[in-house]
Amino acid sequence: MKRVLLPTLAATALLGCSGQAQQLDTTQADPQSNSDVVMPLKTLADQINLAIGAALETGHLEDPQFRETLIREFNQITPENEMKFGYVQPQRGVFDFEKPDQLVDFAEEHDMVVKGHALVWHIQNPKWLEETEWTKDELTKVLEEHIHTVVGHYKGRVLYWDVVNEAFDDQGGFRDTLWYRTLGEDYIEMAFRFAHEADPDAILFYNDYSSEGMTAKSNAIYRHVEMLVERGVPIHGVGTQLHLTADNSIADSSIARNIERISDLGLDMHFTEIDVRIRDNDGAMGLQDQADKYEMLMKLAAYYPEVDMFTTWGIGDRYSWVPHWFNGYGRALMFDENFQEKPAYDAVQSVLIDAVTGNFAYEPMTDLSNAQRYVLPFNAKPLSQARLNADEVVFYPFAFNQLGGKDQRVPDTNVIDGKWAVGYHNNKLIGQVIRQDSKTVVNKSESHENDNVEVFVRLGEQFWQFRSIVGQDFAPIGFPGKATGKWSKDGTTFDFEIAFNEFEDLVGETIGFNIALSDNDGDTATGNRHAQLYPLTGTNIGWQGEEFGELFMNGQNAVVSTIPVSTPPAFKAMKLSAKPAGADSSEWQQGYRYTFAFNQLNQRDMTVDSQDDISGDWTMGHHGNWLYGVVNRQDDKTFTDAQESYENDNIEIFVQRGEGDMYQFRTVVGEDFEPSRYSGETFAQWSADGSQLFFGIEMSEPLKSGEALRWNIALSDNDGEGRKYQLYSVPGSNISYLGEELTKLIAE
Ligand code: 9MR
Repeated sequence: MKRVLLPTLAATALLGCSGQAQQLDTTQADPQSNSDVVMPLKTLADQINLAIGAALETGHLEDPQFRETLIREFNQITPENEMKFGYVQPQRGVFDFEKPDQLVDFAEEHDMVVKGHALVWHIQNPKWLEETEWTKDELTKVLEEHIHTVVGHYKGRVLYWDVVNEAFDDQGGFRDTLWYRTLGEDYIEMAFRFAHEADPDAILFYNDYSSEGMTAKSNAIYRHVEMLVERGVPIHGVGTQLHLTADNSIADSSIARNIERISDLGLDMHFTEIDVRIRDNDGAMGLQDQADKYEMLMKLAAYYPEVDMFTTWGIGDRYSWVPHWFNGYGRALMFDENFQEKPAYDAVQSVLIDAVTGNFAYEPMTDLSNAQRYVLPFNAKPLSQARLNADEVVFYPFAFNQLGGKDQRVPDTNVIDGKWAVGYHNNKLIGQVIRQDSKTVVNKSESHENDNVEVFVRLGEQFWQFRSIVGQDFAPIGFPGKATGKWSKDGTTFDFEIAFNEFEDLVGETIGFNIALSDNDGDTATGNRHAQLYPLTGTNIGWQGEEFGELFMNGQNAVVSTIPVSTPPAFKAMKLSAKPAGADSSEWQQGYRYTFAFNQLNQRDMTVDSQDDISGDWTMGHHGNWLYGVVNRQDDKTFTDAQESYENDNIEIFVQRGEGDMYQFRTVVGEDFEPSRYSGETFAQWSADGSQLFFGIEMSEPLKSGEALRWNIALSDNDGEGRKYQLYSVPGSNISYLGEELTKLIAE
């Protein structure tokens, strides 16, 4: 739900003095300079009912610069360490509140609200707690005594508490902690109940990191918190820490979706430990990326009334935890080492000014995973200018050769390779194709047999096909608008624009769409093209108006069409005459071969840098009660030493039949499928060199001809420095493991 901004008293009083109201509402007199200055963050944030805070230690208050900045800019504090278990109960039954008391006194003196942090955690616990073998009853008692004493001590003075901190691991399981090992998951519920008993007016939060957007962890938190709410457990909100990195892309749409689902439970969301670290050797660009992240977070906070606390993990870079923990990173806060304001501060301030003055036009982007489709629409984002800016769009691969019949694999990237992106500006689609070709052929009399790019657009019942031969503009067609295309001299980049006369702005439109890259190397028997590459599988009948995908013009206020405007073709599983002997069984030659092409780990560029890194294809078939498959995989380096199995080179298969559950099967290269709760039999057999996988999944009954499974398959690649690719055959945001964004596999 959107934050409704009520005019403040000051603004109301000044209404009518046109022009003046806005200015006076965001500035205040500065006694030092005797002139008006822009209001500090807290004064602005106050006007939209947002608390803006910082984490701190008592020692920091002795630094005059820290103290002054804190008092001037912030109205909320969180003790960074001094309320943690090890600090307040260093010996069993011996409580030391000296330092946190100082912080709470300070807060009261300066009209600041306090968030207590953190009652239950797995880090910074005292030795006596860590080193005892507790029984369930004893540890319950310890938990109860601790929470009752600490929350009781601050009853009426500390309004908010982080009751449980970081109880889930990154995969969405319960973190293996001393609490969990002895008490099981119930410790979470108990902690909230104890806190509520000690201070029924306290506002109680669950807090975690890597949980801001739609992740495995945030999903687990959501499910658990939903269960707590259903059981009437006194929990009032979820905090997401937001220890971010300046150059990582995290979409506001993903955070927005998470905020919305938490708020649908009737809970608030706090941004609890914000910092955005920059690589040491990143200069001005790093500061700008950082400012962009802070700006996005403040926009979300200003937009959603459920986000009523915005806390940074420190004030300035002088005392930040970041450089001590992340080698090569630092400068994560809004103020620098000397408490000077950074671009991030200005960005946050200007969002607040917009919000206070009624100039706040922001709406989060639409999360396409909401779309209930089996191939997501391609995401066209608004461009800030009428030209393509690579930072503002998503690049997609040309993934399937639709001239290949059943064999849809793309040729060797040394022969032809390409990617494409589309954005929009007002009523213009603005797109780009980047192409590397070993040989450019443009002398064929049949225009479509030349090296070219084709763009397919459908609006309602009408469709148009725009073709541009390499080096030439679009050929004229009866399109009621202007369409132009321009090639770079070397034929590697094609920039195009298609203006839609009947629209003023394309924002929010979902249109039928496809795009194709043709390659002729003059080496086929017929002299015709050997490849026409599309981002979707199909039979190359786009020119007949068929097999379109969708393009969604994402942007403010945009909502993707609830009914798909075009339905792209599904993937197919061949009917096998018998159980194949293995991956080499000749019958596979008759199957459909699909490429792994979309890197869902990179939401800005879903293409693979080079086929030499990783490439692969898959074929599915069915016989009797079994679903069989073959995967071919070429990888320059097989890595299977990561601790987390999903981080290893692996194949994941996602299958859901009818109304049944979705099952995920993972096979790390060289190994059988990992155990899962699936009741049927399965096998995964790898060739010795890891280049081929043959697998089978037993179904409870045979697949019927024409039956569609909800399906996905992914190829992960890690070369030893973290997973770089998880390649699927469709675009998406890598949440198939949640049963979302599944595509379709049809049994022949
Ligand atoms: O910033 C805190 C740092 O000073 C401590 O050494 C560290 C101990 O693990 O905890 C830091 O704060 C953490 C917070 O309590 C919970 N979320 C993650 C924070 C950063 O590690």
